[in-house]
This record gives sequence, C-alpha cells and structure tokens, in this order.
Amino acid sequence: MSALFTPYRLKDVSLRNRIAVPPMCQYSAVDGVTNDWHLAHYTGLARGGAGLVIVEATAVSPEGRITPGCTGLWTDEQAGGMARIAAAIKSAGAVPGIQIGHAGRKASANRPWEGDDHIGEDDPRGWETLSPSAVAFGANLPKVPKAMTLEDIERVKADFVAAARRARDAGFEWLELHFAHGYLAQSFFSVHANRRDDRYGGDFAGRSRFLLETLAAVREVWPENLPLAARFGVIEYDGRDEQTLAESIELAKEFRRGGLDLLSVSVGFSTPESDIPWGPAFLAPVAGRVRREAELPVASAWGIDAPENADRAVAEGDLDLVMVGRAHLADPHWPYHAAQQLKLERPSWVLPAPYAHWLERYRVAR
Ligand code: FNR
Ligand code: 531
Repeated sequence: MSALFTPYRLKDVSLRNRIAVPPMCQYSAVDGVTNDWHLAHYTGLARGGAGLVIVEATAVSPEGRITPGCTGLWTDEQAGGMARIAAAIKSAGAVPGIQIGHAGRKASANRPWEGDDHIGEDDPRGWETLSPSAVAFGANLPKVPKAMTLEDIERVKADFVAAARRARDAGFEWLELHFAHGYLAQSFFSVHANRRDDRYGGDFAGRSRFLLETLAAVREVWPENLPLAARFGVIEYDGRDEQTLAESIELAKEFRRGGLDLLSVSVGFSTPESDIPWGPAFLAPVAGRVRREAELPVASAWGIDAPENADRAVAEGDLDLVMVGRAHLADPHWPYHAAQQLKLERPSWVLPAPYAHWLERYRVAR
C-alpha cells in the first residue's frame, strides 16, 4: 500500500490522499480580483487528484501584495471571485485551501517574468512598503521599507483577521497564514530584517510576537473544526542554521500551543546572502525534525516531485502532507501519474469519478 495515497484527516477535514498543491502566485489578478484564468487553473489542479489545493498568496491589504497582479481578500468583490474558486476545487474532489499574507519589504515588485525587481520609485504602479525596520532586503529588492509603527502593526493584524473571515465565508476549508519567504511575518522573526528595540523585536519572544499575536487573532474567527496552518521558513541557509532551526522549533511549539494545526515547513528567504542546497527533497529531513521535536503535523515542498521520494517522505514519518508545486504546473494530473508509477492497483480512482470510470483499463504510456 502506498503511504502517499493514504487518506488524511485533520480536524473535520478529510483529504483523499497526502498530496497537496502548494500556493503558487499567478500574478494575473487586477486590483486583487481573480478572473477566468484563476478559475481554470485551480479547477484543473483539483481535477488532477490532489487531496488539497491551496490558492496562492492572497494579500490582506493593497500594500501587502507582492506585485500589482496578486490576488487580495480586502474587498467583498475579491471574496466573490474566491468563492467560485473554492466551489470549483471542491467540485473536483479536493479540499479548498487558501494562503493569506502580507509581502512586507518584498512588496511593490514587478511580476517574475517582467523583472522580479522592485517597481521604480517614480513609477505610479508602485507603493510604500512596510517592514519591522527600515532595512531593505537588497539584491533585486533594494527599496527601503517604512518601519512599522505600533498602529501599523495593529492594523495589519486586523487585516489578517478580516481576510480570514472572508476566506471562511467564501467556503475555504483550510487556511494557511503566510509566515514564510521573507515577507512581513518572516521579517518580524528574522534577525536580518528586524532591528526593533521595542516589544516586537530583540530576543526570541520579541521577534515571535507579531506571528503569535496574528495567529491568536485569526484563530478567534477561523472555525475551530477547520484546519489552521501556517507556512514558515525554519531555516535560512545563511551559516546560522542550527541556531535558527532551534528557535524555529521553539516557535513551532508556541504555534501548537496557540492553536495551529499544521506547519508547512519552508525556507526563510530573508536574505540574499544564503546558500540553499537545492536538490531533490532537500528540505524533507528538516521538516521531519520539526515534526518530531515540535510534535506538530507538517507539510513541505521543494523538489519532492519523484513519486518514490514523496511516498518515502510520508512512509518514513518526515511529512504528513507532500506539497508538489512546479511538477503540478507541468502535469496537472501528477497524482494520477504518480499512482501509476507507484503501481497502485487502480490508479484511475485517484481521479474524479467522471474520468476514473473511463480510464479504469487505460494506461497512458510514459
Ligand atoms: C511559488 N511558491 C509560493 N509559495 C508560497 O508560500 N506562496 C505562494 O503564493 C507561492 N507562489 C509561487 C509561485 C510559483 C509560480 C512558484 C513556482 C512557487 C513556492 C511554492 O509553493 C513551492 O514551495 C515551491 O515551488 C517549491 O516546491 P516545488 O515546486 O519544488 O514542488
Ligand atoms: C520562492 C521560490 C524560490 C525559488 C523557486 C520557487 C519559488 N517563491 C516564493 C513565493 C513567490 C514566488 C517565489 C511566495 O511565497 C509568494
């Protein structure tokens, strides 16, 4: 029996298998509103057989968008578009999830295929960015952010809560807080970005405070019976890795005590001065360590696109869920093809019934 195709239950939500599509920005929205592209894209991914499909990083406020093309959840019109997407994902048999976040000092950028750099100072498409301190990321993102006041902090936490309410009302059954990838929340935790000398900076407790308070505020409005997850970069690969990982595991324990149901373990991306050991499934053992030491269910991504590696990560207890990102863009039916490769007895049944019946005896030559 394949571990990857074992159903998974968290709170009142049941996934048909351990495969999740991680959030992947499409940079294709206008004023944060989704369109036919998003509907087609997410429907196709859900139809491919994954248990969970998480909609892309969706900004809690206009200045929290990475690019002008990012989706948002600060208006009811945006929520209406998202409700159609949640329903479409569900109709294809996957659980609809969404990631909400704030891009912090990495906001106000051009789309990846249009430069992936900060929008120029004189360009009217750009906006002022926010971060714990007035320290730029550097490299392709040189813009110096505004250091957030205490009022800014309160407002952004309230924006997270409002977006979580809209996600709930739009029909999403899984919420992921984007606390990773060098965006606002990760910046509060990171010594590379946070130079504050008030209660939101300094020691471990100070640098954790924004994340824990945001979690607590969202937990108040997100239904108790539905999973609340967070994506967090537990390691930076900046030469301080053992120390960062030890702190991250302590934070993961605090997340658990604060009502988090699952941690999506990722990389911090808080500094351009990192040396990431890109390679197949390079983060899975790190995620396994977090899972065991923090005693929290985990998901993780990064190059886990060979079905055998995905299956092993679950079987050996490193991951509860395997996030398969770019491989899903190349092949939206990745789960079906993985089921074939792992020699499941009836791989077709990974797909929704209207497809599965007709493919029962049909094996695509690969
Ligand atoms: C991403 N990634 C990403 N991560 C995230 O937390 N929120 C997001 O919205 C996005 N957006 C995004 C867009 C695109 C086009 C890519 C390729 C990636 C990271 C993604 O979720 C995943 O972690 C990585 O792609 C690594 O997993 P794979 O692709 O190696 O399976
Ligand atoms: C990070 C990434 C780095 C290298 C390869 C793939 C992905 N992501 C982070 C994303 C945006 C796109 C780049 C988010 O978390 C929103």
